Order: sequence, then C-alpha cells, then structure tokens
Amino acid sequence: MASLLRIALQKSGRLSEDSYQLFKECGIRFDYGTGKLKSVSSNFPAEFLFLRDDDIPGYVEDGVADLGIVGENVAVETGRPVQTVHKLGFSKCRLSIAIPRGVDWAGIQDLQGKNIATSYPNLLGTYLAGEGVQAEIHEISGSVEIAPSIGLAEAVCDIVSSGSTLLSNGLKEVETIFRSEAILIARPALDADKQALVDKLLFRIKSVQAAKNNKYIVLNAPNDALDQITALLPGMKSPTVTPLATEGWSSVHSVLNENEFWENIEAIRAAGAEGILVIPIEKMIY
Ligand code: PRT
Ligand code: ZN
Repeated sequence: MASLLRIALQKSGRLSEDSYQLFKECGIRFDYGTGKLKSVSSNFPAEFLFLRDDDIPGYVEDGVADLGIVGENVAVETGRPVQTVHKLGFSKCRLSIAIPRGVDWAGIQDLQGKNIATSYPNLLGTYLAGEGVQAEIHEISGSVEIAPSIGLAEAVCDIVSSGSTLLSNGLKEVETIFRSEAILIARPALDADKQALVDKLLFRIKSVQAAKNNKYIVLNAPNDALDQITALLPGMKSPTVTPLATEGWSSVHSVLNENEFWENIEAIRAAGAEGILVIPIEKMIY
C-alpha cells in the first residue's frame, strides 16, 4: 500500500487558520470544519488529524501522526523527543514574566522566594534554574493573568503577543524568557517512503515562504544608469534587461527580498529609475 503521511493540525485555535492556509498555498486540498476529526487530501498522499495543540507532540512521538504543527513553546514545554523540521513564521509570540504595574523591578533576582503562576512550568523552571533563582512555580492551565489580583502569585509567566492582556490586568512585562513561532515537527526516523513525502511537502513550503519574502520588480531605467541600478537589484541570477521603444531607456526585471527592496528603493530612484512596479510572487522555485 502506498504511504500516507499523517499530519496533526490544531483543530481550532490560534494556529489553525494559518496552518490550513499554508497547505492551501502548497496546493494540498482537504476538508476541515465543524466536528471533523480527520480528513484525507484529495490531491496529496496525506491524512490530516484535527487535535488540541497540547496533544500534538505526544501523538507525533507515538507515531499516531508523522508530522504536526505546533507552537515552539508547546513543543519545548512538553519535552517530547520530536524533531523540528522547519520554522513556519506564523503565530509568533513570546513567553514572558510579568508583575503588577506598581511593583518595582530590579532584575530576575527579585523573584527569589516568590510565587509565580504559569502554564509553562518546565520552560520557566529551566530558565529560573539557569539564573540561579529559587521560586515557587504554580502550574495553572488558563487565565494566568488574573493570578496576582486574586492573591495566588506575585508574578506570572505567560504567552504575550500584543501585550494588551497584561495591560488590562494591571501587569507589566519585565523579562522575556522564550520566543516562539509555529513549527513543523516530525517523528524521528521516518521510513524512506514517508521521508520522501516530507521532502516533497517541505519543498513546497519553502517555495511558498520564499515567494512571500520576495517581490517581482519591474522598472524603467535610463541606459547610462543601468550598471548602478542593476547592482542594486541582484535578482535570482541577474536582472533581465530589455530595451524600451523609447531610445536610451531599458526595462529592468528582477526579484528582490522585501527588506532589501525597502532599503534600496531610495537609491534605485535616485539613480534615475522610473515607473517602478512591485508585484507579489505566488511561488518561487530555486
Ligand atoms: O484548544 P487548544 O488547546 O488547541 O488551544 P490553546 O487555547 O491551548 O492554544 P491557542 O490556540 O490559544 O494558541 C496556540 C499557540 O498560538 C500557542 O501555543 C502559541 O504558540 C501561539 N500564540 C500566539 C499564542 C498567542 N499568540 C497568544 N496571544 N498563544 C496564546 N496567546 C494568549 C496568551 O496566553 C494570553 O492569554 O493570548 C493572550 C495574550 O495575548 P496579547 O495579544 O493580549 O498579548
Ligand atoms: Zn492548548
């Protein structure tokens, strides 16, 4: 029987939409939605399992799933021996220590002998041990941010994204202990057939990510500034330069990393480029 890659995704939560979108952009179709526990793709040898994120590393370790998408925070906290295959760049957040706004903070040593509420006892415990701080860690599974106001703890250690949850609970962020984003995890030692499917999937994911980070640039350049302008537009190999109908001008096409584009755009314009078009790229194959 041909191999079927089993991929565990969060059923519904902060990782779900971007995970589904990623597979869509990779051209892999499957149904998901209310009540569905699993779904087989109609055009890729993969079966998707919809689970709670906390259970995904365990299912991947046990071989119920071959791959999974989780936050790095969950992968590290659960401590399961799974392999990180690729960082996916979405659901970025940080795990931070926060204390009531009115309390002074001189540094991590201030937590010596204090009570800290968190859903991440392992990550916090490792961090505090590394800093030589002995504190009482209270593991709670949700609404960590209310712990100081109900007298359960003097500090919290929780996931922060915009910071508004801490703010509205009268807390201030004082130390970031871990930075996280969604990652693709795999069961170590997959058989050759499954590994070949993982490689095929990874190739697609990398092409989608490269396309997102790059833009296709088209501009008109006076011929006497071509050397200067093309030097600012390295492209995948080198830029394409074709003559325009107007004497003394050329059209230059290239691909540029989005950050490089913003850094170089003033220099490109100053060199005489006109009619600059920046076009999104759907897939980018190296
Ligand atoms: O039901 P299930 O168990 O599957 O989901 P869950 O409720 O445990 O997880 P979910 O969907 O909330 O988060 C999944 C993953 O998204 C996390 O493990 C993180 O890797 C990542 N992520 C990104 C976040 C956030 N941003 C985030 N803001 N996870 C949680 N939060 C929470 C945080 O706990 C706090 O309550 O949002 C609040 C803080 O947000 P701000 O914007 O107010 O700072
Ligand atoms: Zn969860």
